[in-house]
Amino acid sequence: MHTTVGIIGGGPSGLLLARLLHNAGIDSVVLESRDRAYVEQRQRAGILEQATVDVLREAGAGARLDREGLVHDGIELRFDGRAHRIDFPALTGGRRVWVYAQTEVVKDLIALQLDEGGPLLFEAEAHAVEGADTERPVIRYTHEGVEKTLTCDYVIGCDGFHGVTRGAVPESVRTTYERTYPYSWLGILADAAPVYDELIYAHSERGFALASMRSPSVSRLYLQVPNGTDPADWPDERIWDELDTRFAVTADAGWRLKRGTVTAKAVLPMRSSVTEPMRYGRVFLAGDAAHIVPPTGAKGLNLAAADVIVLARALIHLRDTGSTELLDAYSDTCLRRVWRAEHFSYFMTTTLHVDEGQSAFETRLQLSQLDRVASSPHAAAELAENYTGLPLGPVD
Ligand code: RFL
Ligand code: PHB
Repeated sequence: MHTTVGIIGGGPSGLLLARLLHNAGIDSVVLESRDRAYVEQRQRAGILEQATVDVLREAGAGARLDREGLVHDGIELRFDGRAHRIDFPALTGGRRVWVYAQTEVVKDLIALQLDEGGPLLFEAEAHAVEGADTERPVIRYTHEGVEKTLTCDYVIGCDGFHGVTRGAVPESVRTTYERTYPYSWLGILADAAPVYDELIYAHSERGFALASMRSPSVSRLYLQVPNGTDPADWPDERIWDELDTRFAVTADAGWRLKRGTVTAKAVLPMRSSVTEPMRYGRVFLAGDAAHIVPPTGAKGLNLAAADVIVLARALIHLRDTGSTELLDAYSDTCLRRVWRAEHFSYFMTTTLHVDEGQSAFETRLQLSQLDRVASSPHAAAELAENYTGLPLGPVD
C-alpha cells in the first residue's frame, strides 16, 4: 500500500491531521495500535483553547462541541485560605477556553474519518519506520495478525510518548530535554454535579487539588499524591474528604463538593519532555510523540493540535507551490510554541504543588507568587494569556 502521508497514531493529533489533509484533498492512512473502543474511552484532557476550537470548527468537527462544550471565562485559584478568580476575556482581549473532553474530540474525529476520510485502521501496530532520509519512507506494521508495509511520501509520528516513530530519528541528531516530578495525580470521574462554575486550582499545605468537570452532572477531580501511590489506598470517602480539606477557604467554611458515585480512578505520573528536532528527512513528530507537559497547564492536547495545524499548512503549501519552505521550518515553528507551553506548565506545576521535601522558605515563595497573580493585573494577564493559548498566526 502507498499513501501520500502515513500517520502513525489515532489519538487527537493523528486524527486531526488526517481530517485537515482530507479537507485539502491530500490522502493519508492512519494506523492505530488499539481498538476503537479503547481509544474512545481513554480518559485524558478536558480543556480546549480558543485556537483548538476554531480549527475543529473550520475542519467540520465542531457541531457537537458547539452543542455540548462548556465555555469558561475564567479559573479560580485557591491558596492560603483565599479564593481569587482570573477573568480570561477581561485580561486577554476576549479569549476563553472550552470544557470538552478529549474522549469526545476523538469520537467526533473518528466518526468523520470513517464516514468520509481515508483509511483509519484500528489494531494496526507500527513496529518500525525505515528510510526516513529517503524519498520513500516505509512503515512496517501488523494488522489483523499479518505483517504489512505502507510506503509514504511523508511519515508523521502521532504515536504519543511511548510510540516508535521517535526512534526513526537517529540518536546522533536527536536530543531529549526532560524533567520528572516527585509527585503524581490521583484522578477521579464522579457522577456528581459540580458545585463550581469554573475550574478550581488549589494550593494547600497538604498538596495540590484540581476541580474540573465533564458536564453539568459529571465532575473530574484530581489530588496530588506521592509517586508510586496505589489507588487502592484511596477509598472514595478518603478522596472526597481530602478534596474538601484542600479546597477549604476561610471566608466560606461550609464550602463542600457534592459527592457522587466514583466511576473511574487512576494515578497519573507527571513529566516534562521535549525532543528536538521534530523532523528528520521525511519523518515528522507531532504531539506527545515529540513533547510532554505535566497536565497542570492544560496544554498537551492543545499543543498536539497546534503541531498538526502547522504541519497540515506546510503540506498544503508544498502541494500548491512546490516549496518545502514551511515544511523545513516546521520543527523551529513548533518548538517556539512548545517551549512556551513547557515553561507555563512547569510554572503552574511548581507553583501549585507541594514537594514533600520543600522548605518553609519555598512555600512562602509559592504563596508570594500566587498573591502576586491575585493582586497584579499584569501578573494575572500573563497567566491568562498562557492558559487560553497564544493565537495561531497565519503560518505560525
Ligand atoms: P496520544 O493521545 O497519546 O495518541 C497517540 C496514539 O498513538 C497510538 N500508538 C500507536 N499506533 C500505532 N502504532 C504504534 N506503534 C503506536 N504507538 C502508540 C496510541 O494508541 C494512541 O492512540 O497522543 P496525541 O495524539 O499527541 O495527543 C496528546 C494528548 O493525548 C495529550 O497531550 C493530552 O491528553 C494531555 N492532557 C491535557 N492536555 C490538554 O490540552 N488539556 C488538558 O486539560 C489535559 N489534561 C492531559 C490532561 C493528560 C493527562 N494524562 C493522562 C497524562 C490530563 C491528564 C490526566
Ligand atoms: C481535566 O478536565 O481533565 C483537566 C483540566 C485542567 C487541567 C488538567 C486536566 O489542567
